[in-house]
Parts: sequence; C-alpha cells; structure tokens
Amino acid sequence: RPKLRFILGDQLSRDIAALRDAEPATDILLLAEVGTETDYVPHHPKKIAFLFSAMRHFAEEMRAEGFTVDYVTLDDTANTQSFAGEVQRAVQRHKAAEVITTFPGEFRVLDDMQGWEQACGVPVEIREDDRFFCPTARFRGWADGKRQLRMEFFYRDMRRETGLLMDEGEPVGGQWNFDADNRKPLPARIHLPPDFFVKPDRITEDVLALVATRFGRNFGSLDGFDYAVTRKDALRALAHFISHALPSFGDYQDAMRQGEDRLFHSLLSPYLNAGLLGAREVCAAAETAYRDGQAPLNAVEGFIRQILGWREYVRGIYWLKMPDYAESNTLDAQRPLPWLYWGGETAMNCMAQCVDQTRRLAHAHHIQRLMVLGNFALLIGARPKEVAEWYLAVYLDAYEWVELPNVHGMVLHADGGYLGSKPYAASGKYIDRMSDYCRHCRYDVKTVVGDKACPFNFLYWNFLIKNEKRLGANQRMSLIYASLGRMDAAKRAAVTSQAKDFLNAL
Ligand code: FAD
Ligand code: DLZ
Ligand code: SF4
Repeated sequence: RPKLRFILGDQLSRDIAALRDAEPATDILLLAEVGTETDYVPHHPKKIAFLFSAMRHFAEEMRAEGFTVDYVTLDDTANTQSFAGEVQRAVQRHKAAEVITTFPGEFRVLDDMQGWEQACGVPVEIREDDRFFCPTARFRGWADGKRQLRMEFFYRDMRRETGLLMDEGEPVGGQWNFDADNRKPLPARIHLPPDFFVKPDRITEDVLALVATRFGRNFGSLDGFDYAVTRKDALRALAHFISHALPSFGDYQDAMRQGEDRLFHSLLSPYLNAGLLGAREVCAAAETAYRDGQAPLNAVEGFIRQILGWREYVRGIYWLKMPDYAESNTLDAQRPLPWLYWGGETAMNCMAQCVDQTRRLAHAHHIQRLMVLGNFALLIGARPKEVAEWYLAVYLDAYEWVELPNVHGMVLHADGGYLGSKPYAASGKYIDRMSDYCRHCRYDVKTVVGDKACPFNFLYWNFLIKNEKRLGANQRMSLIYASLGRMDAAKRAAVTSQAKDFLNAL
C-alpha cells in the first residue's frame, strides 16, 4: 500500500521533510486547494492566486520527476474543502498505509493535524520542518528561564552556530551589527533598482480567472499579477536582488518614498515562506556577494540579520507562546480597526499611500508595516486580534507564525515586552524624516495641536499619557517620558482633547 505524502501550500520545497525519502514508483503526493484555508481570513486575491499557482506549478514539477500527484482543485465538486476531509478522502482513494506530512506554519493547522490519525484510521507522521535554522526545541531551550527575550543575543548565537559571516569564531568586520551605518533617508537623486517581474503563464492565467470569480470582492487588486510562482523564477528574483538592490539594502532599509514601492528591499519573503526559496541559500548568496566584493558588509549583515535573526526569532516565539500569544493584549487596546485599513478614505497621506500599496501589491516593506500602518494601530489602541487579522489577510507573505509575533510583539506591545523591550511608538517626525509623504499631505507634520496638526503627533502624546502607568517605568522610554513631564498642563489637555475628538470621528 502506498504512503500518502501531504504537502501544504507553504511547503513547496523539493527537499521538504515529508518528501525526503519519497519513492516515485510507490508513493502518492497530495496537494489540496481548500475553502477552510481560503476563508479563515479574507485573503488578498493576489495571495490566493500566488499560492494556488505556485502549488499547481509544484505539482507539475513533481509529476515531471515521475511522481503520482493527486491535486485537488478548489472547484472540484467532490472537494470537502478542509485539510482533514481531503486527507481522509485520499487515504481511502489510494488505500494508503500511512500519511507523512511536515509541521505546519500555524497552530490552527497543527491542532487539526493532530486529529487526522483518528479520522483516517492510519498512522500520521508529522515531521519537523527543518527548512528553518533553529528547531523549535532548540529555541525553547534558549528562551527557557528568560522573562524577556532579546533578538540581538539570539542572533549572535545563530551566527556562531551557522558560521554565517564569521571568521575564526569572530564576527566578520569585528562587529555583530552595523545598524549605525544604516537607516539613512533616501537622497533626492538616487538610482533605484529596475523592477523584477514574471509574465503569467497559462497555469497562472487559469488561477487568476478562478480567483477573480471566487475572491474578487476581497480587499486587494488582482491586476498586474507578476510574482514568481516557480522555484526557477524565484531563484531569478534572488539573483536580481543580489545584483541590483543588496548593495544599498543597509543604507536605505528604513526609507520610504511616495510612488516607489520596492526601493532596495528584496521582495523575497513570499518565496521564502512558501518554500520556493530556502533561508540557507538566500543567506549564503548574500554572504557570497560580500566575500566577492559585490556588496558592502553593512548591507549584507543587515540583510542576513533579518532572516537568520528576526525571521527565526519570531518563529521561535510563536511556537513557544501559542495559543496564549494570540490572546495577549497588555495595553488593553479595544478600538475596532478603522475602515481606512480596508481602503476607506483618509486625509493622512502616509496611511493612504501604504494602504494603497498594500491593496495593489499585497506587499508593503517593513517600515511601512511597522512605523506607519502598525504605529497608527498602536497609537489609536486598535484591538490586537483585529490588527493581526488584517496583516494576515493582506500580505502575500503572511502566515501566522511570522505575522502574529510581528503584530502582537513588535508593533502593539500586546505581549508586555516579551519580544521587544519597548513599543515602536513614534510621532509624525519619524515619518517625515524617513519619507516624503508629509510633503504631499494636508496635515502639517510640524504641528502638534490645532486644525492642521498631524494626527500622529497628538495621538503619540495621547498614547504616552494614556499608558503612563504601564510604560512610564520602562527604562528605554525614560527620555520620552521625561519630555512628556516637561509638557505644561494646558498643552497636555489640548493634546488629549484633540486626540479624543479625532478618535471619536474615526
Ligand atoms: P526585506 O526587507 O528584503 O528583508 C529580507 C527578509 O528578511 C524578508 O524577506 C523576510 O523573510 C525577513 N524579515 C525581515 N524582517 C522580518 C521580520 N520582522 N520578521 C520576520 N522576517 C523578517 N514578514 C513575513 O514574512 N510575513 C508576515 O506576515 C509579516 N508580517 C509583518 C507584520 C508586521 C506588523 C511587521 C512590522 C512586519 C511583518 N513582517 C512579515 C516582516 C517584514 O515586514 C517582511 O518580512 C518584509 O517586509 C518582506 O519584504 P521583503 O522580502 O522585501 O523584505
Ligand atoms: C494561505 C493558503 C491558502 C489561501 N490556501 C491554501 C490551500 O488551499 N491549500 C493549502 O494547502 N494551503 C493554503 N494556504 C496556506 C496554508 O494556509 C498554510 O499552509 C497553513 O496556514 C500552514 O502554514
Ligand atoms: Fe502622515 Fe502626519 Fe506626515 Fe500627513 S503629516 S503624511 S499624517 S505623518
């Protein structure tokens, strides 16, 4: 009897654990498009199209290798529309002796998987997802006994362990971190990397038609779909990034510019997360560029830190803290997420630009997600669950293991400072320094209260006032609270009152 090897939509790697010892002559591979996955949040249509097309291409590639691939499409009338139902049906169809799969990226799915053995009546083996540098047990060991975690220390351990950017046990360049050289605003005149795009083929066109019919009403535009959907094209995207953008990645990592969606970012997260690229090969390619003199150390170290450091760190926290992490709300934020996140009108140009980019591309880069969209949600006290649902729905790279710690931990401080020591709250001044959004805005970023005052300004002070009891004692916020302390009572009252009116009108 054959073994059934079940591959999830974000496990499209030839060397995924469930496929490692697969035999084309005897084993059956199963992939399934199912309603429970398309509907658990209202995904951006481009995200669904990307995954379905990548899944269908992966199935074709495996068939070309000689495997029997059982691929269930969303519109198959026999489709039960759930993972459990499709695995069960396939076990019966193929009279499979056992099911082999790989650890999923979401707690919800793991919970479901744990019931499959009973539902199917055959053994179900869930193999560790070793595409990550740090096994979940290894992270648990590292975090054990620590009240608060710090990414920087985890990252140094990972550098030592992997040998990435290390020379004889020491960090290359004599420093772990070159952030002091990074975070520059973008100069007015700068040569930006050319776009990278892939023309949709027949498989993608079919998927686009299906998604337009079924999910065309979800937030997000399907127009101009040009993402890579195969490993071959994802490797081209990697090569494009390494030669055109990586050299300036560090310098302009935090910059934003109206009308320029990509700047020096890689746009590799969808491919990494879905399995078209491996974290090891991406980091190795960046290191090689440094060793060959094609990219400076501040850029390469900054880039590798995002993947070897942040990406692994948030995953570790997710599996350590779920399911409670999803319920965390230390700042007791209770405001519903405003409609403007779903495309509703707003006069705040920075928000309008970042939401519009998200609507068009299902992508926004880190500083847009953190310091504009996330910062605003933090300042207005938006409910963590609703904010998390939004991020999970709208980005091409969004899976809960990576989205949730970024939202609850990094952005909203809902986890009480477990992931990061302080909230990234900022006034309009930060956005003005790092972008040109304010130049095109109806509000005045230099004004804190009054008719033209930038909402990020009075909301920022209002947030500090409101959370003084919770955050006032935080060492890393002492300078900020010292300046709040110097604010006279009249200004404090004006800030609070304008914030109240603004929030009521949201
Ligand atoms: P680059 O700027 O080129 O960075 C290189 C790579 O580093 C990325 O491809 C990504 O794999 C990794 N990376 C960078 N920052 C992070 C981070 N904070 N956490 C994990 N990996 C990181 N990333 C996701 O992959 N999926 C998400 O659902 C997601 N949700 C986010 C939600 C919020 C509120 C915030 C602040 C960040 C989120 N991120 C998420 C992290 C980051 O914004 C994206 O990884 C990045 O913007 C992807 O674009 P890029 O590939 O061009 O990244
Ligand atoms: C995100 C997503 C969507 C929209 N659809 C599917 C699907 O139909 N079939 C599938 O196997 N995977 C899908 N995915 C990705 C899964 O949600 C993802 O594999 C789990 O959340 C675990 O990370
Ligand atoms: Fe955003 Fe304020 Fe700048 Fe307008 S002035 S773009 S609202 S930060």
